[in-house]
Amino acid sequence: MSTTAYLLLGSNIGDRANQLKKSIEGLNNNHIIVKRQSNVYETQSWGYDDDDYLNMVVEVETDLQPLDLLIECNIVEASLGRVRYGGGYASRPIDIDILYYGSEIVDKPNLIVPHRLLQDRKFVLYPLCDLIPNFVHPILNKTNKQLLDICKDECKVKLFE
Ligand code: PH2
Ligand code: MG
Ligand code: MG
Repeated sequence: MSTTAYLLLGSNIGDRANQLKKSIEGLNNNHIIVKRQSNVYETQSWGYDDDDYLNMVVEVETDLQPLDLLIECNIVEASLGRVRYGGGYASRPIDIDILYYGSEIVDKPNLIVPHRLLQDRKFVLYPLCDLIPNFVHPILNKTNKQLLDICKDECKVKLFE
């Protein structure tokens, strides 16, 4: 049994574009197949003042359960030099977040899916709408396009290149 999941990739230090590319290569393994990629966006740092990010969303097919998928994401982050300091936001070579796991709702201490801030962030909604504008958020019962239309986020998001 496999599930289609959507992952947000974000990078704001080092060679951002290369780290996105490397993380996609790292995600592709026996249990995760990267099927489609959104455009890449250059985005103003959301929630704290820092260097701009590159963000994108990838669609993956996986037979891993959500917590195992999260572990794989964390392994790829670590392989690209991500170090976690705990508390607050910090610059990172790569961050990989699970946005959706099919239409499943996960509420565990270390994993909440759909991502709990997805609707508040244009840097997530723009790339998500490249791939699945009509997908309905299983808790908010709105499509990604509708969520983008009502999103009040004022951080800048522009196409990269
Ligand atoms: N990730 C954060 C906090 N702020 N801002 C942008 N533009 N892009 C991100 O990926 C991002 C952020 C925490 O993970
Ligand atoms: Mg994140
Ligand atoms: Mg994260």
